[in-house]
Amino acid sequence: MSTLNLGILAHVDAGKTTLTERLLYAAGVIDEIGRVDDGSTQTDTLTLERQRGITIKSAVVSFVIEDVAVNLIDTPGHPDFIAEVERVLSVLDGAVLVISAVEGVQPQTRLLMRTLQRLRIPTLIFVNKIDRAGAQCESLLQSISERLTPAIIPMGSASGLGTRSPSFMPYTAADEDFMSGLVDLLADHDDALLAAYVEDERGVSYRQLRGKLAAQTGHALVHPVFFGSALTGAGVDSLIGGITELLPAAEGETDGPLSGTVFKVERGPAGEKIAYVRMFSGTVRVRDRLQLGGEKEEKVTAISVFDRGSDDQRESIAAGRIGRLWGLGEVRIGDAIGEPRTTLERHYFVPPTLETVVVPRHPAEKGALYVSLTQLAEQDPLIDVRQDDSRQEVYVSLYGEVQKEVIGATLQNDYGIDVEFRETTMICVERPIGVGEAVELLPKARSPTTPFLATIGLRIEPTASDSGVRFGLDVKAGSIPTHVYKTVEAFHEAMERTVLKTLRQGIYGWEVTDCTVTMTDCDYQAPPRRWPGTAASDYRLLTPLVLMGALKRAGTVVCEPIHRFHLEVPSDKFGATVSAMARLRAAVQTQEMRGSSYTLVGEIPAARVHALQQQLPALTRGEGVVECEFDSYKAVRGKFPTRPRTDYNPLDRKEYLLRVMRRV
Ligand SMILES: Nc1nc2c(ncn2[C@@H]2O[C@H](COP(=O)(O)OP(=O)(O)OP(=O)(O)O)[C@@H](O)[C@H]2O)c(=O)[nH]1
Ligand SMILES: [Mg+2]
Repeated sequence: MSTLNLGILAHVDAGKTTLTERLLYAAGVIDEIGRVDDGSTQTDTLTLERQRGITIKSAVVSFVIEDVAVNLIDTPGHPDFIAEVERVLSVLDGAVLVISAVEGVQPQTRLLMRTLQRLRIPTLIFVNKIDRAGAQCESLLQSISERLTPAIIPMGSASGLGTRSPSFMPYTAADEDFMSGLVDLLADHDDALLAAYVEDERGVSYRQLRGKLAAQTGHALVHPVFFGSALTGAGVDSLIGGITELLPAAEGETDGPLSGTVFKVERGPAGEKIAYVRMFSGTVRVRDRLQLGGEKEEKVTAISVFDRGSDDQRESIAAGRIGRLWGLGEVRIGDAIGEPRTTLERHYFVPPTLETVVVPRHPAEKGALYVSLTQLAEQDPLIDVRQDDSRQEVYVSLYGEVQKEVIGATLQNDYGIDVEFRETTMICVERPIGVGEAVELLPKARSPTTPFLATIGLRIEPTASDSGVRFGLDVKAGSIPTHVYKTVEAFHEAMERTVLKTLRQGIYGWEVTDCTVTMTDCDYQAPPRRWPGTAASDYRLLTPLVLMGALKRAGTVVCEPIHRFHLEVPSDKFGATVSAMARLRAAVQTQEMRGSSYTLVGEIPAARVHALQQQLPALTRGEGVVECEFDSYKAVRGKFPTRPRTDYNPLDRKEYLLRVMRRV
């Protein structure tokens, strides 16, 4: 039996969880179909999910259809929880992108499809909710083709749209339009097929065409489209047929080299960590010792594998499977088991651009709050908890207001801590604006003003937007302290780690990005020639001082996250909307009148998006529609905002030395 790890993705409320329920029912795993609105589904199991009727965390369920063991991952659609989707993408063999037949292609649909295509994940499209009034079919295909991808092929036709008993009829070889559409689509990537078909239409059998369709779908070149209703079950059998026929099963040698990815971490009833893994190659067994992201090896104490509707305790988990591992106390989301899978990108979506301070209502719970948030951050690394040293305030990063409410409710329900949030502010970045260099020389002996036994010279230079940070060595091999670091690579790695950590807080306290840091000078002293020898801590502690010196000379500009908006308003509300937008620091770049409404396109600071969404209904009698999407970081005009530091400020040499020396 083959295995297929399948993700269900969509804009919020398109019907992913309902479809999951329908698939479990069709596979005979459940006898009764749960309803999101009653809080009775298999995958929305958290109290908060049931109360709110939305999915917050990805959940795995498994079933068997037509000899394929499917592990299905139901993901959240709300943009505040995009991080959950991101982590799942790296473990999928295929995906179903759900689109509501009434709402059509929505902002999140576009973002998800773009990402699925970039990662070359084989994807079927399921147009859901054809039972609802206003359901579209032909015009939706047009819109999918224009806004998502032209490489689509409808696999059948829907009828009874907007009624309680709609249906979906799959096309067959007898449907001429379907056949010619299929050949046209497949021939785009298959010259031989085109030639054969031109020569003799009947020379290519329908079976061969279906085989080619599966192959091209498997390479994410084309996307078959199904229609149906998760609620009534219409079209679901055809979709199941498509999933087993057209999506490629998991591959991987069970006795190959060990390779897997941790995509979810949760805590069990006794507080123990449980890691969800997808194995790509090799086999992990109970009592195996694994070294993941942490320093030490840890023993796997138990394994469960998702299989045919349940997850059962097993002795091992092999390539292709999804399961859970116990015993790994240090495990974090994203950790690789064995050989990491090489992906060029670490983040598929933009990291959170907002943050807020979390304050316990009872000041005595400050410590407990920090510990609980750190635990939540294990399950969601993008929460990124920071505690500022001086005021002892705890910051969390956010995608939006719903996520804030969910964090608040989770702290209350799971940890019994009642919290308030300060106003949401944006997370800026700093970009160097010039080249800066600094050097500190190896002193004759340690002294309170020159306590580090090392020479470090660093240069920082700005690079293009979105290029991130790069680090390189430009020093002679002989100047590297090989009595501390065994190889040049080890030294490079240690220096890079310290440089990246230091750059998390620039001159104004924001993360520094889009630059290259080069080590230009390096020296050390080593026994037996000179005593004492330079230690790793000399490099670790001196680097921040030198780097910030160089950064100060380079100078930085603070840049804020900017979203691109697409806003439709009724024409009589145009004036009021434009003035409101100006108050929100939005810049309208184009405006166009279409019928009785205006379409405005432009830029707005991320920090104002929520206010815009709140004000819009009142401004436009509830008729305004806005779509926002992160665009870029742009220089803040006027005074730069600052962010409190969480480290020993290396910008202040005296203070830094004092505090570091006291700690060492
Ligand atoms: N009429 C109709 N309603 C549907 C259908 N599928 C889902 N719904 C309803 O749409 C709402 C959202 O459904 P969900 O299954 O929670 O959607 P989701 O995509 O999982 O939502 P999130 O996980 O929160 O992004 C619920 O009220 C469902 O009952 C359908 O085929 N027809
Ligand atoms: Mg859901």
